[in-house]
Amino acid sequence: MMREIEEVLNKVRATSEHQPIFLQAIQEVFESIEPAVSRHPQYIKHGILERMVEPERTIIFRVPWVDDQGRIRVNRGFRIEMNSAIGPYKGGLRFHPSVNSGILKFLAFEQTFKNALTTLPMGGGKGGADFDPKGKSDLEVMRFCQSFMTELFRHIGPDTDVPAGDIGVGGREIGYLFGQYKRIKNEFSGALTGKGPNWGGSLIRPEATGYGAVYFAQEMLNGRGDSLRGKVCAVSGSGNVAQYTIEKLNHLGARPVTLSDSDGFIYDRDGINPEKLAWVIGLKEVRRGRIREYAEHFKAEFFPGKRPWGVDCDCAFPSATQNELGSDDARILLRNGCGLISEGANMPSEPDAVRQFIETKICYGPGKAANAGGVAISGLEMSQNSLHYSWTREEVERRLQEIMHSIYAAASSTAAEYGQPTNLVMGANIAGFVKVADAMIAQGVV
Ligand code: NDP
Ligand code: 2IT
Repeated sequence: MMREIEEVLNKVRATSEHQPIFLQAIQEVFESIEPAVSRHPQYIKHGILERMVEPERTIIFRVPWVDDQGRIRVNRGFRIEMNSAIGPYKGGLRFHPSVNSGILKFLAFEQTFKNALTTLPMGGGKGGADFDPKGKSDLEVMRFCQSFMTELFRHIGPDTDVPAGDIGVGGREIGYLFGQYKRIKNEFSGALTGKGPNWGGSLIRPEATGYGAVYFAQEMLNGRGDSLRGKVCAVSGSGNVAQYTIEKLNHLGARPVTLSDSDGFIYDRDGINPEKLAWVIGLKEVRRGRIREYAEHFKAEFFPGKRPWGVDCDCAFPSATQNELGSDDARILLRNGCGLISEGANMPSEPDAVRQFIETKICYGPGKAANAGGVAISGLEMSQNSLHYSWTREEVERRLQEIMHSIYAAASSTAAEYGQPTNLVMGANIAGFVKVADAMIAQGVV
């Protein structure tokens, strides 16, 4: 490793001692961009790496709210404004008890490169709270969202910072957050994406991340003269990304066979067909139940406390959370003949799993390329909002496909340029990095 890169990593090690996940994300990117940094000395000269690991601004705030029993509760809210070199800060909000600065800094760091790959002008950001929406009533969630926005509103705006959803933040939460933003600002503007289609949202935004991860898989397979037709697919998670991954897999003739949540996974050998998926969407988005109920309802198998990586599959779509696919999982997937991983989640594979996928040269689409469809359609929602206009489903889906194609093309041609044509980790990281780094150089020391 170059001395200059090692020095930046050492500084992060010393200052982010309690944020191992942030270090993991930086390490993965910096190791893979080394050939570009050594080929182009201007990045070191301009201090780009040191600047990229330091958020432009970090906002941490108290979120007090009142539960249904009349008790006062307090959570911690965050917004990490990571990098605005190529556009306003853009990235989701996560509501999950595990949320802390380290997790959000890793997500904001990844987001910066992902957004650069989308071809659209968006900087990187991420936020959220250590609030657990599980078991909360709609009114509790609403009060929480209103309190959260009562502080966040002063930091965001359609040309400043534009949050959206992530784990624990879907259409319901974006609605409550937007309502409060509009009321405080007395302004109907696109300061959030993921809105409902009849109040400023883009069609296809709910579907975009999952659809995009499947389109990315299709691009990788097409590159090798193969297709998704007939492929058995393991999917983890059962939230927004997993649901629309399953929908698009069905459209393209593949057979998705698993879903999971933090309690375990279900295995349905016959395939999770569109009727079963409709039931899952009702379970998760309306009744807010657990995936184990699928096994009871459809007579499928449920494996408590387990992840789906041990089932026989051709393709895997990790779509739940970070580090959900470890070294042993990767070994089992490869042994069972799995030849494609397309990451719907952010950094779901641990470093040693990534190493195995790269070394065996299977089709491996890292999250910041494969799941960029969601934020890409958020970018299109921003455009539609500023035009005071909306595009049709067909138009948006066509653009999504084009964007996923460009991301694949950029990642694979950059990987080839650096002599490792199948290494899309290297290709995506370098392509995203160069775009942000060149913009930072052009804008001076800021
Ligand atoms: P949802 O909240 O809709 O669903 C999350 C799913 O993952 C649930 O099934 C949840 O299970 C499971 N999950 C969450 N945390 C854990 C955990 N610690 N262990 C096991 N299972 C867990 O979120 P999304 O579908 O939106 O997000 C899923 C992933 O995709 C995340 O990594 C997110 O960052 C990423 N992503 C999302 C985008 C979007 O547009 N929404 C865009 C790009 C990436 P349970 O209910 O038990 O918690
Ligand atoms: O990780 C992600 O890309 C998201 N959660 C979506 C961000 C967005 O602004 O749509």
